[in-house]
Amino acid sequence: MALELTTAKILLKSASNGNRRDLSKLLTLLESGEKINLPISDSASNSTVLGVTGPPGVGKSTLIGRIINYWKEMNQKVAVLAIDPSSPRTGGALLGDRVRMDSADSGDSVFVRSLSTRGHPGGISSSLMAMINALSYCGWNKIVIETVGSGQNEIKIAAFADKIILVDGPDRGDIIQAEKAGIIELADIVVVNKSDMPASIKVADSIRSALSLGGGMDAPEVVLVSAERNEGIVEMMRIIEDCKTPKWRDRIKIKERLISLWDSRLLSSPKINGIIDDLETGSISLNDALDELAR
Ligand SMILES: Nc1nc2c(ncn2[C@@H]2O[C@H](COP(=O)(O)OP(=O)(O)OP(=O)(O)O)[C@@H](O)[C@H]2O)c(=O)[nH]1
Ligand SMILES: [Mg+2]
Repeated sequence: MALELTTAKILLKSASNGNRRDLSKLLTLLESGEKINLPISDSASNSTVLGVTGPPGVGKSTLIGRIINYWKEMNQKVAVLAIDPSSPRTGGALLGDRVRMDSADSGDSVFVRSLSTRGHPGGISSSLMAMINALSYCGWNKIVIETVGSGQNEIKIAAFADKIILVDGPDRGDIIQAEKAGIIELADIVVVNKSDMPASIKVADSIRSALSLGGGMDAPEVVLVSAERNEGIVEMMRIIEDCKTPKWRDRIKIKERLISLWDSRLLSSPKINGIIDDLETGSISLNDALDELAR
């Protein structure tokens, strides 16, 4: 343990001096649950974390490629953590993501990393927070997190971002599901991608009317873009950068972070299996189980 901590510190120092290979190694350590106490640094609070979430295939990675370019032109350092949702996907899809995003002509100012949610019994949230902090410490001032889906888990991951883009496409209407799951409540902007396909205009209209029916004054703006054709990206970025997250939305995010870390702690407890055994045989009550886990 002590040895590992030292390793993490050495890697951190090297990564903050710009060594990408050591940054990768450091993230691997953190992903595996290693903890690291970051030295206090001004840079740590200077990063913006942008969550990009939405159903499979709507163009999140392509859009992130455009966002990378937008920020690169402003001399920002952009790191992307792309989270692979679940077990059955092959490495091919991950690699595909990486290639698409890397086509944003990476260079020294872009770092892309795919993460698997596999092997994280308590979810990826707790190590994600550590990775975000480490990237921030190392001077990556724009951090993008890509998550797929429209369920509860994605909300939790998205809650680690300062600003959240919810992406939809022309052929899905998954936004309704997203609404049910509460993601739309968290979104700072809803982006309907593939505006080059006529159906996306209808989708954007129906989302707008659903949001206005909801009656929220702070309903997120709905914008149409074509990531592929690079249309509408600058406008989208201006809206994201200028929008102020309402206080109530911040509270939801904080609550989601809390729940997420709570779950994570509970599920990664070494006692969990024994306690489930005891619950199964009826030798303890649920309340006793929780007390035992919390101890
Ligand atoms: N017509 C059109 N196709 C697009 C656009 N943006 C992305 N695509 C295509 O949509 C497909 C999926 O794009 P991705 O960027 O991988 O989508 P994703 O949401 O990251 O996908 P997952 O990570 O698998 O959920 C690819 O074939 C893209 O070329 C667009 O603006 N217009
Ligand atoms: Mg993707």
